[in-house]
Amino acid sequence: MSSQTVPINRDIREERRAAAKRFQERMAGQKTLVVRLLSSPGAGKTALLEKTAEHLVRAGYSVGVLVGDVETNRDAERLAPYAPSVQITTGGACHLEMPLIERALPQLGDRIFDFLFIEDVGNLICPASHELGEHVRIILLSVTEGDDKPGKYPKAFRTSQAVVLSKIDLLPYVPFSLERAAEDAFRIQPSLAMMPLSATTGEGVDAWYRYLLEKREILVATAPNPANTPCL
Ligand SMILES: Nc1nc2c(ncn2[C@@H]2O[C@H](COP(=O)(O)OP(=O)(O)O)[C@@H](O)[C@H]2O)c(=O)[nH]1
Ligand SMILES: [Mg+2]
Repeated sequence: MSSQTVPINRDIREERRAAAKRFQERMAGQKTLVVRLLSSPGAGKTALLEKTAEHLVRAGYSVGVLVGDVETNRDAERLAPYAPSVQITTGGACHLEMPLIERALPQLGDRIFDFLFIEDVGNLICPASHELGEHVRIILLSVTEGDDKPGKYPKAFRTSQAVVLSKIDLLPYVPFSLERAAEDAFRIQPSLAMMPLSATTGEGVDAWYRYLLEKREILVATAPNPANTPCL
């Protein structure tokens, strides 16, 4: 079979990066902190978002959620009792991309949120290579996955600002060293914030809430001018 190369004379990755930057600036201009969660499937992204949305809404903040999966609306249905949530089903793609975010956002309505959470498709590889205009990228690593994972998936850790070590209520039952995981992650990205927590018991979640509120305070204090968007 012969193949043919068709030049389109456009750098699509560059266009996506520019779109992500514009989105990030627009969200900063309206004081919406965009927080994106990455992890392997089942690390506890949706469980943490359920708890987080409930807490932030109770504290008077407005919260919206965009959640990506290959198929089904299950996560958006789980999140709907706590905050407006829209499911993005990729139909096979292993990560979200900027055009999907731009199309889904209006489905959350006209409201300007204090926090917009984006749960990416469960996967430690492809999502790390795509920017979605987030101000903060968080990677979840659950204790059931093994403490050797940062070194195996370095890009996901290198491009994140914080690691949530999730499911710490299961530590007595699995061979996972918080110290080893932290050491591995810091070797890749020394500036990572590290937050061990359990969405099930609530242990450690206060530090996570404080982290989010501090990040939004910085955004509000430093980014009234869209041309001046900080990298948090
Ligand atoms: N023991 C325990 N289980 C958890 C915790 N967080 C999530 N889970 C469970 O882990 C499974 C996957 O969680 P989910 O939030 O769907 O993960 P996601 O695929 O990353 O969104 C579910 O059965 C959750 O109930 C936790 O902190 N502790
Ligand atoms: Mg989920």
